[in-house]
Amino acid sequence: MNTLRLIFADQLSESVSSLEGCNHADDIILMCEVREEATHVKHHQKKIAFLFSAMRHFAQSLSGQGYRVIYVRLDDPDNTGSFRGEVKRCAAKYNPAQIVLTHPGEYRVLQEVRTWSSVLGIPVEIRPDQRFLCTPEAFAHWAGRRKQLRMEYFYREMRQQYDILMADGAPVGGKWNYDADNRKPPKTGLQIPANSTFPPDEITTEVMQLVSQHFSSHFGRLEPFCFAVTRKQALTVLEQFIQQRLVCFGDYQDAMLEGEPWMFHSHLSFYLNVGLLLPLECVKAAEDAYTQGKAPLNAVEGFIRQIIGWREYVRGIYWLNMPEYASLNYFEASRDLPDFYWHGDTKMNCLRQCIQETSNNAYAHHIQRLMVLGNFALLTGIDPKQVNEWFLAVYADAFEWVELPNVSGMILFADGGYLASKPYAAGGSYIHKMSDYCKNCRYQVTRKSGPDACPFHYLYWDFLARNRDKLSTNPRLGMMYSTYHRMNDDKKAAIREESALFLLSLEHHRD
Ligand code: FAD
Ligand code: DLZ
Ligand code: SF4
Repeated sequence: MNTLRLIFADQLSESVSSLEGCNHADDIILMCEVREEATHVKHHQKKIAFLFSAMRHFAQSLSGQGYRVIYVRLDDPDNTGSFRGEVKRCAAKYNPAQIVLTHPGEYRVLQEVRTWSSVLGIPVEIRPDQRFLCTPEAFAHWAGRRKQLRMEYFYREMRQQYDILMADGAPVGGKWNYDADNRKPPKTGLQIPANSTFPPDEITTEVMQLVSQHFSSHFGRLEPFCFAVTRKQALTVLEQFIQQRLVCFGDYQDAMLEGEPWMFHSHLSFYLNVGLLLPLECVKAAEDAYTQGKAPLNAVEGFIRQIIGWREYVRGIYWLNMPEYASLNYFEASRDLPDFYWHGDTKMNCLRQCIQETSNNAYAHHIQRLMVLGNFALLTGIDPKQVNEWFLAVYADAFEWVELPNVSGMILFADGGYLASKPYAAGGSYIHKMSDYCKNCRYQVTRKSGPDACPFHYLYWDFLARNRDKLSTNPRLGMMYSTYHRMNDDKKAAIREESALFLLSLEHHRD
């Protein structure tokens, strides 16, 4: 009895559950590059090249180990362009008794897969994705009937469950969270290590040609391409992060500098999300660095919290709340995404820098996504669907399970506070404190009103004023509302008028 085993682009781990019990002689492993996946949102060119190259390298490695791999290239003349078409074609040729796959990372794909047993008349087994540390069922149990969830409590349970940074049942160092020691502004003369780069090999070069032939109208620069595309290379990125960047990861986690897209971040999300790295091995490597005295606790705890905390937490929220989560819109935001998100041509230097870096690298670090690109979308009331589409398309680490909760929950507060206790809204002073963007901006961050005033300033207050019915009872915003209420009427009117003018200029593409 032979089995057709399907592996998606984000399942490139030899330990993936769909390979368990594979009979090398009879079973067929199917991997396919399909147009529908590259275009349902127009993914960044570099992202498509990364995924196709990593898929081809993974397929080659499986073949080398004796697996029977059917790899369908995008330009195969018989390629039907969709998962369903390719599974159907393969099933017709090899007549499998069953289809086995690991739970997909996107609800949309899961819904599609669920139709296959009836459409194809072949049993389909969907196995759990064991590469995550918290199953959707365990998360649902933890979440219970709570109306609001808090990552911090979830994270503490994960630390205990996996015995990470624990000593005699208590958190190492006496505290669960060392964020108070993090978030330093960038200082001048900061020595940032070069990021790990891997020149394209033959496979990647071929894929890049394919991408430029088929997807040149998509957002972003294809070259230079320097991502890791094999597990061995991804392990090198991990090792170099642990040796060179982890030590400053905590201190400068929130810092942004012009011309420094990579800072002290790990750049591991690409590899974690496609399965070239596994979360626990990254966490253990960081914990070992702490035990050996190579990195401080604030850095190590901060990094570990992102992986066993935030990463697992957002995934839990996604699977617990789909498909409803995708259409939440607490503030009823409806403004169109400004065009400059696609070309970076705006006078606001912070946005320009973050968009250009996103275009160059298919990467921006967390604070750029949250406090610049996301903050602007929140303050100006952009339609969550359009914001989600942008974030899903432009980042090489973006898959819906992780992108959607970060965008709708974390930045847009579209779930009304289910994921986060307050919106991450901020004015220009925050960006000024944490970056050097303001010095090269046409606007002046210290100006609060007038044509040179930083738009983030009045947009912030206008956002609070517009949404006071929904936010003013939030205890974490009490101080800001008190400040707003103390403003005199002229000041409030000026904020309202300048914001209205700015928002109008967005519609007319004159930001
Ligand atoms: P580091 O700063 O080095 O962090 C280490 C690891 O922690 C990351 O590799 C990642 O796996 C994990 N992590 C950190 N923060 C988060 C988080 N909030 N949610 C989930 N995992 C986290 N991350 C994605 O992987 N894919 C996305 O599509 C994505 N979209 C985002 C959209 C917005 C609006 C925001 C605010 C955040 C988003 N994130 C996303 C989370 C985070 O920004 C990225 O994981 C991080 O920037 C990746 O870079 P890094 O590997 O250098 O991360
Ligand atoms: C994002 C993406 C792209 C661009 N292309 C493919 C592809 O050709 N083949 C594939 O298996 N997966 C691709 N993906 C990822 C899917 O869109 C989707 O995110 C995953 O299958 C998770 O459900
Ligand atoms: Fe951004 Fe305002 Fe600073 Fe300009 S002045 S870079 S718009 S925060």
